Amino acid sequence: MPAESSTRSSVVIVANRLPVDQVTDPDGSTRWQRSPGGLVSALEPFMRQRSGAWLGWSGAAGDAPAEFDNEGLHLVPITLSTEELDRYYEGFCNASLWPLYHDVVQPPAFHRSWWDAYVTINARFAEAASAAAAPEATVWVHDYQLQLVPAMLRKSRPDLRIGFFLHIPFPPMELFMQLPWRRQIVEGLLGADLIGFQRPMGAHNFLQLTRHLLKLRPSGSSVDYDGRAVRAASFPISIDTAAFDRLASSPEVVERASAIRNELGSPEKIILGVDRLDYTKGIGVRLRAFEELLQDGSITAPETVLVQVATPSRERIEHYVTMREEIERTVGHINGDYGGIGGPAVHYLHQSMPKEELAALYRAADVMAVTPYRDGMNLVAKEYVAARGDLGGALVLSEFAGAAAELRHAFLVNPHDITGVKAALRDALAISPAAAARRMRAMRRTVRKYDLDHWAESFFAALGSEPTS
Ligand code: ADQ
Repeated sequence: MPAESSTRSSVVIVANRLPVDQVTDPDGSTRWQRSPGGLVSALEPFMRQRSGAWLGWSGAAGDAPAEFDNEGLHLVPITLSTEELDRYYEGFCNASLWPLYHDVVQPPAFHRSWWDAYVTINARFAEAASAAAAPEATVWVHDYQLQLVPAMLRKSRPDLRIGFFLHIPFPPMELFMQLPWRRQIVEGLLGADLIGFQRPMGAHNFLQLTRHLLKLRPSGSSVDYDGRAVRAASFPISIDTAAFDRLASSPEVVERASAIRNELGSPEKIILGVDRLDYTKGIGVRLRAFEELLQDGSITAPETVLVQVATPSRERIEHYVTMREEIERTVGHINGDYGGIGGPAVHYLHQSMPKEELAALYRAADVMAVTPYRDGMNLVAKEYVAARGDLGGALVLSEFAGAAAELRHAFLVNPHDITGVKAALRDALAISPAAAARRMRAMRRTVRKYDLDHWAESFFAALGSEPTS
């Protein structure tokens, strides 16, 4: 049994990142600040009721700071050295697993030294989780960075209830079989009692693999393994819809939305894209469709503009560097051909922005373009819908985003079909306010009902560990 942590918790979240960032104040002092939104707020009720702990990397390479408490949460930082970050995080996680799990949109690279680092780091997280968990505690492990943790943890702590949730797609068997360490990953996940996926297809793919690789006999949504029943099912993640709706309807945001319109030169129509700058997100698809619409005269600039906000991401990985160059070249191209002085056709922002500004952009956009080649869920699509309390705007959404299963009233597109994307953009730009409101109302019903709380509650309920009060 590993050394006990100073505090032992009955709910432990294990994720690659802690839900806090270290910030430096003007006087040079440092403090921890909660990362905005996301998982932590959804999990908060469960964590508070059960003196919860959260394990993850702090965001800085080198020796981790000691564990500490922050706003009622016990935080356990995990150490990652620069070399480990290179091999485990940028290497195996983001250059092997990420492309493999996203339909090999880019070819994955497999290196044994990356895999060895992945095993070492997963063992480090498992050991820390084992030390932090109280007897019979519930441990919820998150995402593709930590797929070996469930089995490692089960070995040292068979008393625990272990859940795992994969935020990205789980690929079909034909693709997964490329992975040299495919068996180890499947066995790693099978250490959990419940494995959650964004879509039923992910659960299906996983269960099929247990049959193919391990000769198990899955039945329904369960498979017996090692004398236990392991369940694989879908739990589509969502957002804090009510909070986002409130933010986007606040007078400040509504006012900012009209100021943005003015700053853009009061165009008739605004198309918006908001993504992490990632090759899975299909930013190039959108640019190409927009350019062709300008080319064939379906639209003109600056009457119609495209605003593309791209958050900097994984900037040390080669595929990301070349993709950024390509996108920026295309933006320059389009603006060179179709922009005017002081009036570009594409407004491109390579930056992160506060939620208020994002909400104002959503509110200002006539058409939101979400065109990933493959995406676990895509929260931007749900945020856009939550932001449109005015029932305005139209969503163009890739069929290959998890969100498409719920947002059936979007203009659904195949991002590989540029003609189809163009047609959807044209239709979305031309939709009447009444028809747009009908679609938006239906989508808003869905995101209000299936929000982030619903997601967290249904996962904990399925894991058999609802909070006691
Ligand atoms: P991501 O690939 O990061 O998440 P997504 O679900 O779209 O993708 O979430 C992005 C988040 O970042 C949104 O909340 C959005 O508001 C925010 N964001 C984007 N651009 C921003 C900017 N410029 N400034 C500030 N914020 C910005 C992974 C999976 C997804 C899955 C989520 C959650 O790839 O498929 O939906 O996890 O499980």
